Amino acid sequence: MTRIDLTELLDLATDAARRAGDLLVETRPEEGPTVTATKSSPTDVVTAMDTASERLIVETLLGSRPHDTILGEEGASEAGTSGVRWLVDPIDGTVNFLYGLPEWAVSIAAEVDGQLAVGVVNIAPRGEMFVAVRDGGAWLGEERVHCNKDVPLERALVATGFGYASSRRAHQAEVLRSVLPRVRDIRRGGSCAVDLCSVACGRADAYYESGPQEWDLAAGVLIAREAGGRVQGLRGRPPGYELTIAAAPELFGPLHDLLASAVDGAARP
Ligand code: LIP
Repeated sequence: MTRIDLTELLDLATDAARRAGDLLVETRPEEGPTVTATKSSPTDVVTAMDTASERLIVETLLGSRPHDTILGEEGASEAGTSGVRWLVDPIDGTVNFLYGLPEWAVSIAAEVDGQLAVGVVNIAPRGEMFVAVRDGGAWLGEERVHCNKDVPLERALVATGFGYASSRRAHQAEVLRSVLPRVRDIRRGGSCAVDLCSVACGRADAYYESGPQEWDLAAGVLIAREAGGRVQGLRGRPPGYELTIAAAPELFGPLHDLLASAVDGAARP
């Protein structure tokens, strides 16, 4: 077991997320950022600022901890030896960032020996910094946050998201057809990191989505868990690409079962 000071990791992640958020807010061109590449589909874009943000985060992390491992959405890949692995999304909600919508965040998580230990989500356009340390609770600034409790499925406000590939969207639309009549309403904000923080602080009762990668999810998963949420995939599997569900424990079960039967009944993506 690697001995690591989690407060040191949290401070470093917070510093890196703050610097990246400041860079993005202060230097986003008024006419919109330049799209430099596309990934899984023509609408899955990378802007020059995703790359600049990731570079700044990696420099900040490795400047203090040169022997750590880093995996970043825009290609950062450093193999370290310290037992600490960073998962970096330099802009989660890139399409919102492109359009000037204030629903995007810088997301940084650290795993120690494969276990999530620290998560930071800086929703820079709103000036909100969510943080969590394993077993230390979830926080929005100085305020401890908690998931909403005792919300029945039919009164749950449920956040979700859609992927970039057309086949995945068709599958997600079929699943949504089963979910929508059974809940209070659906929200599609455009950033899973922000959605998971919304569950953590009670702005949404639950979140589910298939498709996001570990750099999108890691920090928000820890924040939602530390706020009292249960965050898992289907049938006890870990949260991830197949499906992530987050909700207070008493809501998780009914939502999970609804999603499991909806996913089974829908055409494969
Ligand atoms: C986004 C996710 C969001 C999902 C989007 C996209 P990106 O990540 O956070 O939940 O619905 O399609 O994957 O691409 O902005 O980092």
